[in-house]
Amino acid sequence: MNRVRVSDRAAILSRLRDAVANFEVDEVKAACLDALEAGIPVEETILKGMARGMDIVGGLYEEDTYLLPELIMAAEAMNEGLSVLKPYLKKGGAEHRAVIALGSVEGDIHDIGKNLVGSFLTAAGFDVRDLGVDVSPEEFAGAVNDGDIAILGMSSLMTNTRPAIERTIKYLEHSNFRSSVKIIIGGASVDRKYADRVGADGYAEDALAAVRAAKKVAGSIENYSG
Ligand code: B1M
Repeated sequence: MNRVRVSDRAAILSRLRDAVANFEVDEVKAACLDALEAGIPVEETILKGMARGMDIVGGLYEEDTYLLPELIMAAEAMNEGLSVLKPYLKKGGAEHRAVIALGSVEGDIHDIGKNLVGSFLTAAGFDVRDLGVDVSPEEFAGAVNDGDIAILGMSSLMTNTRPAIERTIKYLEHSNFRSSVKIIIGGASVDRKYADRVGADGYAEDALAAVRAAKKVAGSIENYSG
C-alpha cells in the first residue's frame, strides 16, 4: 500500500466531496481511483469523501439552489463512485454471522445509505437480505415470518417517514414477531434518543457504526456464532 501524507489524503477526500456535490461523474470515478491508489481505506473514502458531498447537496437543496434533478444527478454520481470502490471493501468478518434484513421504511425511497450499510455489513460477514425501499410494516413482519432473520434494520431519511419506524415496531409487537428479532435503526431523521423511545435495540449514525451495532446485538442473540 502506498503511504500518503495526511494533507494529500485530505485533498483527495475534498476533491471527491466536491465532485459529488457538483455531480461530475468522471471526476468522482477518477478521485475514487486516486483514493484507492493512495491507500485511503475504502470506508473512509465513502464516509469522509462522497457522503460529505451528499450533505452539501442536501444543504443546497434546502436553500433552493439545487432542485430535484440535481439531487438525482448527485445520487447517480455517488452510485458511480460506489461501484468503483465496493469491490475493495475489506472482507473482515467471519462468514455466516446472523442474517440481517434491511429496508427503507414506508414512504421512503432513499436507499444509498441503506445500501451502503448493507455493503459494510456484508463485508463484515453478515448475511444481508435487502427488502428494498418503501417497505411497509406488514412487509417487514412478513420477512421475519419467513424464517431465519435475526436482525431487522430500518432506514429513514425524512421527518415524515420516521413515524413508520414506530408503526413497524408496534406492528411487530402486535403480530408477536417483536421478540424474534433485534431491531437497529438509522438514517438522517433518527437519533439515539428516538431509538430508545421507540424501543429499538440499536441505533447507528453511519455505516461503520451500523456494523458495530449489528455485532453488538448479534452478540446478545442465543446461538450466534460470529
Ligand atoms: Co431526498 N431528501 N428527497 N432525495 N435527499 C433528503 C433526505 C433531505 C434531507 C434533503 C434536504 O432537504 N436537505 C430531504 C428530507 C427533509 C426532511 O424530511 N427533513 C429530502 C427530500 C425532501 C426529498 C423529497 C421529498 C424531494 C421531493 O420530491 N421534493 C423526495 C422524497 C422521496 C421519498 O423518499 N418519498 C426526495 C428524493 C430524493 C432522490 C430520489 C432525488 C435522492 C435519493 C436517491 C436514492 O437514495 N436512490 C435524494 C437524495 C440524494 C437526498 C440527499 C441529498 C442525500 C441522501 C444520501 O444519499 N446521502 C438528502 C440530504 C442529506 O441526507 N444530506 C436528501 C448519502 C448517504 C450515504 O447518507 O442516506 O444519510 P445517508 O445514510 C447514512 C446514515 O444516515 C446511516 O448510514 C449511512 C451511511 O453512512 N444510515 C443508517 C442510513 N440508513 C441506516 C440504517 C441503519 C444504520 C445507519 O441501520 C439499519
